Amino acid sequence: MADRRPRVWVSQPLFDDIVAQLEAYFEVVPTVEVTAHSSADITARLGGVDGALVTLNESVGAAEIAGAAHLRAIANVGVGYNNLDVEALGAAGILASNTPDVLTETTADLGFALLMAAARRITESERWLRDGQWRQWSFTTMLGADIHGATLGIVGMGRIGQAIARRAHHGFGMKVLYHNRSRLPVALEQDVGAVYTGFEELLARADHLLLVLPYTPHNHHLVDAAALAKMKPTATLVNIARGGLVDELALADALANGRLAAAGLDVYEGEPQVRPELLALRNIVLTPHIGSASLATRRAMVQLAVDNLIAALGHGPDAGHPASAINADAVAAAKAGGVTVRGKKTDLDKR
Ligand code: 8YV
Repeated sequence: MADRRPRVWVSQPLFDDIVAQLEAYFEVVPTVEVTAHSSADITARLGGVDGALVTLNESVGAAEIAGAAHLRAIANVGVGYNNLDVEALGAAGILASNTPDVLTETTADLGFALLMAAARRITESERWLRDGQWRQWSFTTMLGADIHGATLGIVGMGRIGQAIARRAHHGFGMKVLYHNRSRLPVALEQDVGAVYTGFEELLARADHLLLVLPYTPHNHHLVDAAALAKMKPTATLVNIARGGLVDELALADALANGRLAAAGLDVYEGEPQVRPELLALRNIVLTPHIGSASLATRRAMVQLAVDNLIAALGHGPDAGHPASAINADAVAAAKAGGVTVRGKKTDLDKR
């Protein structure tokens, strides 16, 4: 291939001063306005670049990389990467990365904020006050559920789940139960103050249930009508992970019919659309996917993604080894095997 400056696509406007660091190594193809990229658009963009910085709004799978002859790296600005077909990327020798750790505490804060707002009816109370209804006050107005001393169930005990458990146990004196694919080491369980239980038991015992697990096709609608029926009618459900984990219609039905007391959602199945059935409810707190949205954390996420992209494309202090690669093994295997890349057999090291 003739010598040319590698090109990278940045799929959304992020923080210009951080993204500018890419210019030291690459020709940057920016996106100057927030854009809902179609699959065809993403395919066209990826077709002309060596790397890309993408957000959760851009899905990248086999179709989008089919014509991307030079693409070697995708840096996702987000810890969850269900927008990426990691298998297809790995098989094509494209190194994918995400942004863990830097958003852990901020996202845990939001989880707790949603829990407290939902259980203590904060947004509902505010709406009631603003609507001039305070004159109707009685001693039993806006009774909610306690957080302190209650039993918190956490589904998904990764970094964010653990950060929530610490807040709950050490800060609020809660009894913390958790369910996870695998049990944590005992020392870590003790540190975060959490006790492992089966999923069914967690549903039945939790006064408040928080979902913090990665979304995969296998756990689609993990919380469906049957799961909701096992929860206490006084319980709160909070989802800060991915919308697909919850059957939203079943949730709306349970909330509308007194089978669940309250809910807090930061994520939805059809983002940025929110179902009218959810919008119509008074006992649900709805935020627009702001889990990681503090200024410091969003900047840290973009910085990590930029560093990942520079390293994945073979530059900078970590050249070849981005700090948070997702599919390094698959890419190495693909390189060793001389992968079939986007239709033609290629030696990746020579690209
Ligand atoms: C998003 C998130 O990245 O990191 C994740 O997985 O869900 C969030 O931090 C952020 O909302 C930008 O889309």
